[in-house]
Amino acid sequence: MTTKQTDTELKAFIFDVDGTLADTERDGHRVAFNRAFEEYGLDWQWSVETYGELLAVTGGKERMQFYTEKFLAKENIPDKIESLIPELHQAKTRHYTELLSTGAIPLRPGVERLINEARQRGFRLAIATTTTPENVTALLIHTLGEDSIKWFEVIAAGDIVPAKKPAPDIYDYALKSMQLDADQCIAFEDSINGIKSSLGANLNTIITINDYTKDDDFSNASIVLDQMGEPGQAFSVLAGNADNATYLDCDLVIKLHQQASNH
Ligand code: XBP
Ligand code: MG
Repeated sequence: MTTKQTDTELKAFIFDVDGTLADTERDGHRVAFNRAFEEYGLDWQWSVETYGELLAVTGGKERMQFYTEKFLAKENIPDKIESLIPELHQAKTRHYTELLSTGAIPLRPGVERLINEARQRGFRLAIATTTTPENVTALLIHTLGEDSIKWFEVIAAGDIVPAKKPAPDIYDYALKSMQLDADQCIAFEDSINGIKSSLGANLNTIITINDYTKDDDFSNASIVLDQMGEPGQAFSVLAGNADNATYLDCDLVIKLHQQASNH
């Protein structure tokens, strides 16, 4: 009797966006929410600290809903909040994409280099994020250029699936669109909600932390790094084994995928 061989050769890289490709939350999304609140005459200014608590909930509309329920007294919740939140969210998306168009938010170290190497080596690329699709395209256009949108064969984003991260649905959607199995792909994430989602879809996951996520539980990640690093700008390995590498390149990604798949 022959045993069925499964193909676990790495074929595709699936990237989260916020916090992974760029540090968008504190100086991007948070600022855009506050501008939208101001535009609508609301006094809901979200501080850096408060925003850290609000990040427990993914999705901008969901986050505003959570804020009204947990941070506002009942009498301070505006009338018709159900229709106000989608309006506020549209304004927030406008402010956010305007902010990106000024070049305010760069990619994190190593991201552009890794994406370029992955393309040269024939890896397939995808995105799986809870943020609004316009936000993803704005970030890509203003950092990697207009053409870069086509480099990603799937941009799974926002309300395309009803259950946002930490549910695995957005990764499942990306895998299904690419017609790949989870063990042929690797995910890049930065947060607890992100890794719950990617692990829920059975994806090996590489973590680069940021200020908001440095204390999250990443015990099931393939590796935890402070950044992807560059030649001459070494990463710090916070958990896992980088095999003496000082920055994340495709060879290290392949090694991490193989190690995790053999477990
Ligand atoms: C990103 C998010 C998003 C953004 C806001 O999480 O939580 O909600 O903060 O985007 P992840 P929208 O990196 O895990 O995908 O306002 O467009 O929803
Ligand atoms: Mg993220």
